[in-house]
Amino acid sequence: MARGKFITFEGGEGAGKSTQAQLLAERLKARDIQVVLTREPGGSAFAEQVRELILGSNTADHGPLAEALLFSAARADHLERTIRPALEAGQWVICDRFADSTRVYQGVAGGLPKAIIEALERIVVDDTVPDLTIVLDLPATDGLARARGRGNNNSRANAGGPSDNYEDRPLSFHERLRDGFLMIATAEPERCVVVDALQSQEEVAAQVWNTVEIRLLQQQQQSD
Ligand code: Z5A
Repeated sequence: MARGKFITFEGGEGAGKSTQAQLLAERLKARDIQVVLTREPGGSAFAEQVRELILGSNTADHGPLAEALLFSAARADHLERTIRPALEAGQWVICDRFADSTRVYQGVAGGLPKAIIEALERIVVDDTVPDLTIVLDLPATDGLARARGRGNNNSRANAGGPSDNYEDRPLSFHERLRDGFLMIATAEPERCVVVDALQSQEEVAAQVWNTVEIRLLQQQQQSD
């Protein structure tokens, strides 16, 4: 059985990651590909509990190291119980945020030294590196406006937490996030593709699909 493909969506607030992850999952399923659509933090019972702790409204103040360790604990369980078994069973995994979010939120924008982020990633992610990472890119002000316009239906509020945990941080924090994701994409072009998230949902979805076809589906057909 061939290993499934691992695709992650990354980007700042309101970039459209959840929307595009869902659309891509539907399109792959229409091709008779078995898909596991998942998210971080979360994606396994324990990781969803950690999500509630991290994003919850009653969580006490803590620094980026504690935060990175919590995201890593959630990720370790998510990988062990959801992602790796699915990939080994030949299913494709689409994940809304993954390790690049730790690099950028806790590292680039949060100030945690790169050596710590890299060490955590080596231990937790090991060789389960995404085959493809779509970085949805848009100016921080546009993303924040979208995230704030989403009202009470957003996933963070559903986790029992505030809708503004990260959204209320200064604009400079969100601009560092954007720069951080773009830096990763520039450093790892074989894994990452940047898509202009200011386009309409349909235009973004078409570009995402085109990328998946060229980078993963055609490559798979050639090796079959
Ligand atoms: N975090 C971290 O710090 N470290 C880590 O390692 C990890 C995560 C894994 C999780 O929040 C938080 O955890 C996150 C980073 C941190 N920080 N924040 N905030 P979450 O899971 O609750 O939410 P999120 O990942 O931040 O989602 P988001 O950025 O707020 O949204 P999105 O998924 O990118 O966008 P969306 O929900 O698909 O769309 C947002 C709105 O825009 C919605 O109304 C859509 O209908 C609309 N939309 C989407 N696409 C378009 C286009 N193309 N045009 C116009 N409108 C659009």
